[in-house]
Amino acid sequence: AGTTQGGARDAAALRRLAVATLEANWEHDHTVPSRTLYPHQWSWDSAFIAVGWSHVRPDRAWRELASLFRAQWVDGRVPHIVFNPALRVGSYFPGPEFWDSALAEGAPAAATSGLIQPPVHAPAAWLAYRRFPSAAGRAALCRLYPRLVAQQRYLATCRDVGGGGLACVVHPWESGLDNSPAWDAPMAAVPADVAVMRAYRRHDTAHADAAHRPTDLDYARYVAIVASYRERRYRDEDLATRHPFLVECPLFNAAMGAAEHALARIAPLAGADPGPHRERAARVTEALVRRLYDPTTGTFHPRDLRTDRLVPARTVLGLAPLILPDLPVRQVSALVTEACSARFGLAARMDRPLPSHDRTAPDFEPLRYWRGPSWMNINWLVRRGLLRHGRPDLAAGLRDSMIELVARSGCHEYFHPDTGAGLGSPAFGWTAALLLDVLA
Ligand code: 9YW
Repeated sequence: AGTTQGGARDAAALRRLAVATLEANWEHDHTVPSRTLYPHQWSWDSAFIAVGWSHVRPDRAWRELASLFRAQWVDGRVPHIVFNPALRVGSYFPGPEFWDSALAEGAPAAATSGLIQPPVHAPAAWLAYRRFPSAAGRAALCRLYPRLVAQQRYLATCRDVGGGGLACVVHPWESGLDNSPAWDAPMAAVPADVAVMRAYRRHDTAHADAAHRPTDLDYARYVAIVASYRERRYRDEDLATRHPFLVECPLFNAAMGAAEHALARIAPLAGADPGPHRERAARVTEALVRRLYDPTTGTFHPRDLRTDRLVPARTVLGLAPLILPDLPVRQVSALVTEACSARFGLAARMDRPLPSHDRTAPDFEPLRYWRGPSWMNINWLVRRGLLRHGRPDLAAGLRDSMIELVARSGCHEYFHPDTGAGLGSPAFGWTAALLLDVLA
């Protein structure tokens, strides 16, 4: 699956490229995000990737999700990384020896991380089933249902540290947008020593340009936050008093609400009552608007639970609540205005998809990971939200710009938000998977 710079490709050729990328990243029961940078199984990647597989190999969509949920902890958390035991030590940092998940009560047999990622799995499973509603698919979906419910229960109980009906993330890695400017303020309060990082060897900078990745200071703090959680064996009871990073993220909570909507659709197939899912979905949307919407900016912001303040940065995370079908009209129209502003550049005809951060902000960095570059998964989520809220014109603009991006640069991990040049891994799982979905 090579990439040709500059040459436009037709839809059939793009589909072949996407399928070849997924095939090359398939590893016995899951798909790696990238053979070089991320050779294990990642949680939210697997959800996006399952949507892609449902277009070409539905059996793999179900195997992908089933293998991830086999590593679910007894408390319901779905780990953000499931390690492949066949890989040599040192193929990823931080690896299994760093996480030491075996020390936690209720951890699975497989080595995993102790963190989670945005719960986008229930909507992904529902989409995969709808795409190909076979008897085998239905059986797989019904087996998944109680596990998806347990995942939501974990978030709504153990992670409602703020007590306001939302789940908090305890590490920037849990947001999926590791070094987003949204985390700068809460991260600044985390004590960290860059010298500590010298004891470790970063693996990412051997495979990607260091200038396109988080900094060593970021990594020192990432490691310090994990150390604090691991020290208490990844227990959540005393997070409020002892943990250095506690944030309610708009994307994470929008995913949690969207998951309840999806579970309400799945429940009847599994012989369960959809009512409680609808009630929980409504409560999440209400809490999101109450706790994370700022009427003066007209967008959603993360809430730092350690200061009980909204983080001022206007990142693409703020647009994610569009995925909620019951988002009130006032917030929908505010988010469409925000998305169509010079900050993000959404339009019915647009050259490039949305960047990950406000283009007009002084700390916008077009090359550095989640601080500016465009990512397919975020654009895919926003596009679904626009379709949901009756904006097919804008959704089409976004779709065309996503296809154009990959047609020019290949299935990269992320892209320069102005030139569209491919950045990070050149053969990235969710880029391929979501391309297949938007081409369908
Ligand atoms: C890392 C695998 C993961 C994604 C995250 C992304 C990155 C891991 O890669 O995190 O080492 O930086 O930020 O969203 O799931 O693709």
